[in-house]
Order: sequence, then C-alpha cells, then structure tokens
Amino acid sequence: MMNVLCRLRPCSKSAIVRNFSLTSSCLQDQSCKLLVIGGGTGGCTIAAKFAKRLKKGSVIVLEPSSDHYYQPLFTLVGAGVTTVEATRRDAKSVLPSNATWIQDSAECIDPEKCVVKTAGGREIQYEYVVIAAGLKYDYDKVPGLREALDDKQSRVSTIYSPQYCEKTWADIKSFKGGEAVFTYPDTPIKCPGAPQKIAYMADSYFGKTNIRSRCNITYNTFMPVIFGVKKYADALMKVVAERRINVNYKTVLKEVRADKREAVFFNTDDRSKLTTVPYDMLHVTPPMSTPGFLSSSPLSDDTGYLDVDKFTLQHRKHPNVYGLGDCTTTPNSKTAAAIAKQSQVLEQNLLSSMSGGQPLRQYDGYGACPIVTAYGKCILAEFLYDGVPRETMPINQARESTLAYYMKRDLFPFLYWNFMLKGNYHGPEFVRKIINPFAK
Ligand code: UQ1
Repeated sequence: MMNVLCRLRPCSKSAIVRNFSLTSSCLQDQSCKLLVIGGGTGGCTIAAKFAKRLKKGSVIVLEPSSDHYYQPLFTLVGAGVTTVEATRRDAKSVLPSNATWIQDSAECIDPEKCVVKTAGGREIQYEYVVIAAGLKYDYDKVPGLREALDDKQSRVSTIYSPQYCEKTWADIKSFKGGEAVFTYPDTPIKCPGAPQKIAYMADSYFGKTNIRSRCNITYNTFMPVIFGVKKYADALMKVVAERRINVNYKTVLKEVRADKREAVFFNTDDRSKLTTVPYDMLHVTPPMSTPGFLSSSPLSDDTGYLDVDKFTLQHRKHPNVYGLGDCTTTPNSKTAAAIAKQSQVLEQNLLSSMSGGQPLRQYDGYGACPIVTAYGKCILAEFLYDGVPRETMPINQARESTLAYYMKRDLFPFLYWNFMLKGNYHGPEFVRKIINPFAK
C-alpha cells in the first residue's frame, strides 16, 4: 500500500512556502532535522520548543491552514459569550519565526525512508518527526448532516467547527421552546465534555430568558456513562437531574432529515433499534478520525491512531517518530491541558533521542476539562490515566464554581496564547505544588 500511496506526483505550485529560500524550480526535496506535522496546539508548541533549541532552518512545520483557533473557547462561542474571531489568530503569528512553515498537508509518510510527501507535491526528508495532526470531522458518515449544517435555516449546528459554532448561538438565541437535542458520536472525540457542556449552556440560557418550562432538553450519548471519571460523573448526574435534562446512553445519531426536522438514532446494544425524534434545534458532535496520511500509514494501529508508547510518546516501532495531541493512541482525554503536559515530556524525550539516549520522561495521562454547567458556573475536572482525579486547587473541584468559569473564559486563553504556544507552559503542576502541597 505504501508504494502506491507514496508514488511521487507532479509538483504543484498551489501550496506556499513561507520563510524559506527556494533554489530549486520545483518545490520538492527539502530536508530538516525535525519535521512537525500539524500546526495546531501540539505542533505549534513543539515547534516553538525546538526552534529555540536547534539552529535556524532545522525545524519545518507542515500545516495547510492559515488560521489557528483556540478551540477550547468554541463552547463559549456557541453560548454567545465570545465570538469565533476572538478565538482566531493568523497561523503565521503563532508559528515560531525560527522555523520554516510549509503551507501544505501531508499526503503520505514513509517511516523507513524518513520522508513525507505532501499534497502539493513536495518531498520532505526528516531526521526526526513529531506527528501532531489532530482529528478530522467525518460529517459524511451521518447522511444529511453536512447539508443540514450548511443550511442556515436548518437549526442544526456544531460547536466543534469554527464554521458552525456561531450557528449554535444563533439557534440557542432564537429558540422559542420545543425539543433541543444534543449528540455524542460512536468514535473517540476531542474534548469529550463539550457535547454536554453546550447542553448545559443552552439550559442556562433558556432559564435566563424564562422559556425553560417550554423546552425539552435531551442529551443522546454513545457512552454508557455521563463522564469517564467517576468523581465528576457523580457530580454531573446531579446536574442533569436538577436541570431536568434527559440523558439517553448508548444512543448514536444515524441520520439527519433536515426537511422534516427529524433525527434518527440507533442503540448500540441493538443497531437495528432505531428511534426517530423531532427537533427544534439539534447540536451535533460529528464522528472524528485521524487524517488519511496517518490512518493509511504503517505508523498507525488498526484504529488509525499514531501508535506511540503511552508514557514516553515515542512511536512503538520507529524511535525517530514521536507524537502528541489528539491523533495518538494515548488513552487520555484529548484536551489542550493534556498537550501542555505532553509537550514537556515529548521535548525531554526527543532531546534524549537526538543525543543518542533513551526516552526517560513519562506522561502520566494528565488532562483537564473545565465543564461549564451554566453562565458563571464550571466544574473543573482534572485527572490522570485510569480516571484518577488530580486537582490543582485545595478545594473540591467537582463542585460548581464561579472562579473556575472565569479561569476557563479568561485565564486559560491567556496562558495558551502567551505561554503555551511559545513552548513555555506545561500545565498547572507547578501551581499545585505551591497551593495544594499536601495533596496526593
Ligand atoms: C490548563 O492548564 C489549560 O491550559 C491552558 C487549559 O486550557 C485549555 C485548561 O482548560 C485547564 C483546565 C488547565 C488546567 C489549569 C489549572 C490552573 C487547573
């Protein structure tokens, strides 16, 4: 398969190279010490770290998009608290100036030859590669979904995309009562808390505008539980009971019939058992998967994710390949806070590999999920592998808190843009040592 996939295609001039002097008339054949695939949270952070450490021209970042979004705020865009433009920066302004940005996407990777071929027809030779390619949204897996999202009048939206998250706010704001339906798909997803956060925000808005008694809110989730960490699941069960939000487990969106404003769901215990529900607004979390160059490469496992050691973040077969963020097999929650911690481990381990040593640092699975439960309220979930809580503050973070809400809205974006993307933030462990020194 690799040979077919990796056959070189004619060079296209459509993709742009920034910060790079080209001597060849064709844009092919570049080489670098470190190639970073993806300029999102993981890629940008790692590129910043290594661009500081290695000499100019050593780091190439391969990223097709000219926009970089702070995705954790998309829930609050959907709730009308901020705008999508406030979550956006030019990719050029966040990628390190000491690295070479190639505005193109990976088409295939040959880890034996250490070469990546791009959609624009380049070949990039690397000594080391960090794969931080994220996840893509498979709207077409749900018949009718893409058309419904693109139709402005459909009342179907998703906060997962910068293209559609303002539509969620338009739908919530103009809701006059009836059925508000929220979904969670049957694939791994980024930020597993977000599909229910937006349901809580809708509930809060309907309450504020005195229409809540006319609204039915339903959260249909593939999961058998409300949240993967018991401590927070217990707290969230109380939230859904208090707010009278209906929760159906093991229930997955199969089709959207926008013309009739109906959504069809199947039950995972019996896939032939279908339920058709009418909606007056439908918030969809789309199925997600890794990009094709990764899922079709020998670097992925049979689920399509980059097969790294869950502690060292090094590839299990190719020691010059590392990965972080949403596209790897590490069984943590896929959040920005997880990447903050992973980036530190990956940096140390990759440096060790570069100097002929072994990767000795271990990622503990840390992830954090500020679950907004209303305007001004948030449960700040923080945990390690296997659902072990790991809280920063000396209070019970499973309780709804106003402080946590403002941390989510204001502090975390500030830390992200000013410290994390520059490679200078590794999560709140250092704060925890100071303010919560007696915790386990
Ligand atoms: C965090 O460090 C972080 O990174 C900037 C986030 O951004 C998305 C978070 O959402 C959270 C919860 C953390 C954890 C930090 C503290 C202080 C609990």
